[in-house]
Amino acid sequence: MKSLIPILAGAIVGLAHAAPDAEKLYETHCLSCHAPNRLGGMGPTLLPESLAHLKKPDAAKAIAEGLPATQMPAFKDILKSDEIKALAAWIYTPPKLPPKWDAEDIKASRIVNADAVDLPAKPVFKADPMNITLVVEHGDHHITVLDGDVMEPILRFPTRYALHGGPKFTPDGRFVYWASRDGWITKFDLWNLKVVAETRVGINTRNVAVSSDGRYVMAANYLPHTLVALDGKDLSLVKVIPVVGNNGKTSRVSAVYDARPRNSFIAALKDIPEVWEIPYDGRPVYKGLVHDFQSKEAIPEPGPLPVRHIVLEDYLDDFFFDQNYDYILGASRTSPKGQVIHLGAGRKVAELDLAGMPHLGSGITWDRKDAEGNMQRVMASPNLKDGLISVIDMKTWKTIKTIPTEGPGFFLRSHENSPYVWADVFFGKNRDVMHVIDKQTLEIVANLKPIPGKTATHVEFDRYGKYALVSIWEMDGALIVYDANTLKEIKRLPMKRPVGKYNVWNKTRLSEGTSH
Ligand code: DHE
Repeated sequence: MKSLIPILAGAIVGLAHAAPDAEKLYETHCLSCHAPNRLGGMGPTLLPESLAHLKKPDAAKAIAEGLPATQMPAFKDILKSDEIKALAAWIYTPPKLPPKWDAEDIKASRIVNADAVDLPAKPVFKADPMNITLVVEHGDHHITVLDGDVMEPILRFPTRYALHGGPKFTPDGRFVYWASRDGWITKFDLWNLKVVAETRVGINTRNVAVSSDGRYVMAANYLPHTLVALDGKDLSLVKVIPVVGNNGKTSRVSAVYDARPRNSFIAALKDIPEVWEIPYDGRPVYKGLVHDFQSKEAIPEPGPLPVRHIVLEDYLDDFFFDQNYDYILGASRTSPKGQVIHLGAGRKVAELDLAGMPHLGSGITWDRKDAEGNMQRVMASPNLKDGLISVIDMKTWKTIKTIPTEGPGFFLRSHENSPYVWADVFFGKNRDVMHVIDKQTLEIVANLKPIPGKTATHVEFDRYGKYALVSIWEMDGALIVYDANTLKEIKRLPMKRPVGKYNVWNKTRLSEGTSH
């Protein structure tokens, strides 16, 4: 006879404490906002990939206490603490059904604002439309539209959850597009201060790029493994490009950029050793050819937005372009050396000597005089792991200086009219420090500490390089406006965890001191 003890013990444990059924709890309390399969709806996506930036205890806290200034209510009076814990753990587990977001989902998601059709091509405000700066506030998911001459807000409005990557402007500065990590692409009419349209292109999205003719908006996805091209006019779907390498493997897309002088998009791929170039001016791409040169025998890739696979020796998922978009400078994943890729030739032409974990995507370039008095173009990159900034000569590709900093940094910024580079110390105990570096001597000339103990990050200039705006990346944070020459504080504007700031002139004119 089998022993009854384990069965009885199980029953007693069961009576004392049945483990909460997290899936059932999700269906009852969360599904209406976060959607079936946790794909996100009014509330954000709750899949492991989407939650990479949220610590589990913070997820439990958000369920218990809700999130201020959002629709997320507090559940601590409705759910027991072990139920909250179980739910918070469960959302980090992979879903039963593999998440899907295909062309039909993309088309069905599109929302067009009837109030924003055929509006006058004239700003509704008096401010210089080319000196507007957008501030993305992560604390409560808002954007502030700032008049860059007087540094006063014109408008503040709610956005989708967790925008990431830079908003991208049309060349005239009228329209701007941005992406949320949940896959929503928004088109905004900056002159009429209205959302024009929104389309959801994926489940976990990285960023967006706009073709220099304004015709296409290209979005980069982690999930699914796709690039999605939308029509710049109304965000209708043009093409879903499945990301499959020459080796047959699929890949997440780290980011996509507009290489304006080449009339093409360039995509950085996370899981395959390739970089993709996607011309948008109708020129053909020939199957199997890795360089720009055409061949009579080669067969062109069919359809619009063909893909040129540039096959590399190593992965290249975080990189920087020179100002002409002839070269890509990228960190290698498997070697301490970085790689310099010539885009036309489609191959590596040099190696870079880089320490730690350079964040080349945040690099900037400028001209300086070398020891012999000759002009030299340099590129500088912050480092996500070590307290240093690497400065590279863009002719010889040699590291000419490693500037020690008070900790690893995330963003670097300058402006053509400014003698200084501003470098944050994003990680570690000195994250309240902002270094100011002389572009000629490559020496730190000032260490600003806007608010002791509070993270100071990401600088953007106004169009003239007169003011430098620093983010205090805290829930009750601020935007601090400095005189970019005297380094004196001019004013502070309260903001909710402001991170990125984007000036229309600097972005549309490809200022060498900022990202594009
Ligand atoms: Fe970003 C831009 C990648 C984490 C804030 N970030 C970018 C771009 C890339 C990138 C490739 C360029 C896109 C573009 O130009 O449109 N970021 C990554 C990462 O791989 C990383 C380290 C981890 C991740 O999972 O994404 C990462 N990024 C962050 C953050 O934690 C930050 C600070 C807050 C957040 O948004 O989650 C952050 N990233 C930003 C900002 C930009 C950005 C503000 C735009 C900078 C600009 O001035 O153009």
